Amino acid sequence: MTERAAASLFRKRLDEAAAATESMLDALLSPHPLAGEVERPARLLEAMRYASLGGGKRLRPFLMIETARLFGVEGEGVLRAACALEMVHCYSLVHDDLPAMDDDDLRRGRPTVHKAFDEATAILAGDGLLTCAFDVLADPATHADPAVRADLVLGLARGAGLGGMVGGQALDLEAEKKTEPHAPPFVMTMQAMKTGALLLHAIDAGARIGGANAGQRAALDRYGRALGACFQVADDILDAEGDEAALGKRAGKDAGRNKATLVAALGLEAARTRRDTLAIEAIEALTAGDFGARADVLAEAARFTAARRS
Ligand code: GRG
Repeated sequence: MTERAAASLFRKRLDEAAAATESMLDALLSPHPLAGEVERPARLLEAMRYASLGGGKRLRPFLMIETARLFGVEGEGVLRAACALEMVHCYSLVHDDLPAMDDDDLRRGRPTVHKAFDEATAILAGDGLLTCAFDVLADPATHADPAVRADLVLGLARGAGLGGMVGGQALDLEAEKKTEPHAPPFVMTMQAMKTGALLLHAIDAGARIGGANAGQRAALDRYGRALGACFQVADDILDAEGDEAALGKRAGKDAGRNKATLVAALGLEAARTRRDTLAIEAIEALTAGDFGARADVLAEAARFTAARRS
């Protein structure tokens, strides 16, 4: 496949994954209580829907869906697991935007949840999405095999929790209070946790659902780690370049706050070189995994991650 054809297939598949994610999230966040629930309070549900519907690139669901597709697996199960991951991602954005954290007014081109509702509702909407994600994964509709469901729960918990995203966010906030410059290895570790861990889960879970063998999982693990690191350094660069209209959120907020970014730690040019090298590393990992042309869309996702403007 030519690079141009791969780019157009990538765009088509990303749009399809986004549409499927949107309609599954809509169904999962319905007003009807499930077995064991009493009722679903309307305002809280509205905030959870506001936080998760109608926006976002849906890159994480796309990555999980496409990784499972490498092994010929598609359908409702992987889509549910992808939505569970997107719920955790959306919760993290809601909490990250709170005044106690990044204090942002704009997200995905709209007022943040605590601005559109109120702070307490935003905290609870995040909590509700996080809990709902594990409900979705534990449900037999996600996978017939309880061992696969347990692996998915464990993988998401490890990626999202103390040693993953939440831990990375804590390191990021602590780093902001320091006055000395941040060493590149610290920034890379923090970013692998804060952002990389959930992106890696997308790939790992797709491989698990797809039934990848050990060699294939190792190659996809390398792809996922390089892609996650590439995504975050690209984010650092986009913030420094500061195109708020394209980003749909405040830009230029890292500079002057001693934020632990790779632009601050390495300089803009070196950060750009690292971003592009990581995209190449991700693509090489797919080549080593011997997936052939089936992996073209994932290779294109790495190019997109490095070149993205939002
Ligand atoms: C609050 C527990 C907790 C964690 C927050 C995700 C996160 C950790 C912070 C968000 C801050 C941020 C902008 C991080 C950079 C990477 C990132 C997650 C960007 C947003 O992801 P995209 O670009 O967003 O995939 P969309 O809107 O497309 O889904």
